Amino acid sequence: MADPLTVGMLGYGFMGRAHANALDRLPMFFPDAPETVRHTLVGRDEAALSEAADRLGFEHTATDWRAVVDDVDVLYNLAPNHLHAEPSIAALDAGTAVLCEKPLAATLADAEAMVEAAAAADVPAGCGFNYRFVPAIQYAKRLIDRGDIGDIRQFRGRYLQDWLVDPDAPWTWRMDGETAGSGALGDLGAHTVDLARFLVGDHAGRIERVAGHLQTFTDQRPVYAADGETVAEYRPVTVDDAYTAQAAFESGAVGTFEASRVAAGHKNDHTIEVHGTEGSLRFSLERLNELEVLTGDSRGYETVLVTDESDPYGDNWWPPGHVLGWEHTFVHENYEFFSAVAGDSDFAPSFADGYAVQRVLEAIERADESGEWIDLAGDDA
Ligand code: SOE
Repeated sequence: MADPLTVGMLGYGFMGRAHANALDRLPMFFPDAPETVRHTLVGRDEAALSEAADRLGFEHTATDWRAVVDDVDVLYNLAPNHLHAEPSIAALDAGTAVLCEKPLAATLADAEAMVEAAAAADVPAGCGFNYRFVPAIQYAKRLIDRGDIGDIRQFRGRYLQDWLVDPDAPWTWRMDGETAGSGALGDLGAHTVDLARFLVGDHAGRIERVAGHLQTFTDQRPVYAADGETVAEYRPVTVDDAYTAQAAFESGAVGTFEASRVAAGHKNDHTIEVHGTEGSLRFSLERLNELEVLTGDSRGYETVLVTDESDPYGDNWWPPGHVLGWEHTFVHENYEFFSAVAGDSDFAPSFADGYAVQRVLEAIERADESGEWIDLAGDDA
C-alpha cells in the first residue's frame, strides 16, 4: 500500500471548507481514491488558523508557506489571486503537486510564470475549475463530442450573482485590482470561459477574437469596525462589478459571455447554452442535476435528469435520481486530482487551461480599454 499523500493548504475560508469536505468524503464514497493526510494549514492569523486547523482536520499549522511547500506531496493554493503565483511556483519547483483556485492568477504575467513552472515540473498542476465536474456538464460534453447537436454555432454563458447590489456590502480583497486582478470577470467569467473551452473547444476551436465591456457601479465600499456596524473607513473598488463580452471562435462559431455581482435576485446562477446545427443544450447551475436537451426533430427541450447511469460518478453516490449538489463537484475534482498525483498522470483542468482562460480574460480587459476587438495571437486560447 502506497504511503498516504500529505497535503498542505494555503487559505482556509470558503474554498478551504469545500476542499476539506471533499477530502472527508473521498474514503467513504471513492474507496479507490489515494489516501491523504491533512498535514499543514497555512495562514497569517495564528488564532484563526488554529481554530480552522481543528475544524478542517489539519495536524499542523504554519504562518509561512515557504516552510511547507517542500514538506508535503500536494499544495492547495486557495489564497487571494495575487498570491497564486509565488507559492505555486515554489511548490512545483520542489516537486510538490499543486491544485490552485481560479482564476489562475491576478495578472497574465503571473499566469505565464505559473504555466512555465508547471511545464518544467513532473507533478500535476491543476486549476480549480470545479464546474467541469458537474455530471450534467460532463453529460453535455459527451453529447457534443458525439455530434448529437451537430456543428457548434453558438455558445452563451452568463454567471449572475447579487451579493454587491447593496452599496453598503463590505469591502473585501475581491474588490481590489491588486489582489484580485479583476472582479466579476476573473471570479465568475473565468468559469464561463473555461466551460466554453471545455465544452466546445474541440469542435469550435480556439477563441480567436474578443470584444468586451467592464463596469463598476459602486466605486468605494465600507470596511466595518469590530461591532460590524460602524464604518471604520471606505476603500476604493478597483475592479468590475459586471462585464459583457463577445467571442469569435476559430470555426466561425460565436460566443457571448457575461457576469455580474449586482444582478438582483440571482445568487449563483451560471447558465450555459450551446446551439449546434442539429440541436441545442441548456444548463443552469441552480438546477445542476438537469440538462435541457433539444435534438433531431424534437420541437422543444427535453429535461434530462443526469443522476442516472450516464453519470460517470453515479455509482459512487446514491441510487439514480437521488440528487447531487454543489459540494460534489469538489469531491469529483479532488478524486481526479489525487488519482493523477498518485498515478503520475495528467490532470485537467491544468495550469495550461488556467493560462488559456487568463489570456481570454486579459484580452477582454484590453478590449474594454481600447473599445476595439482584440486578436488572441498564439494557438492555445
Ligand atoms: C464568488 O462569489 C464565488 O464564490 C466564486 O469565487 C466561485 O468560484 C464560484 O463558484 C461561486 O462564487
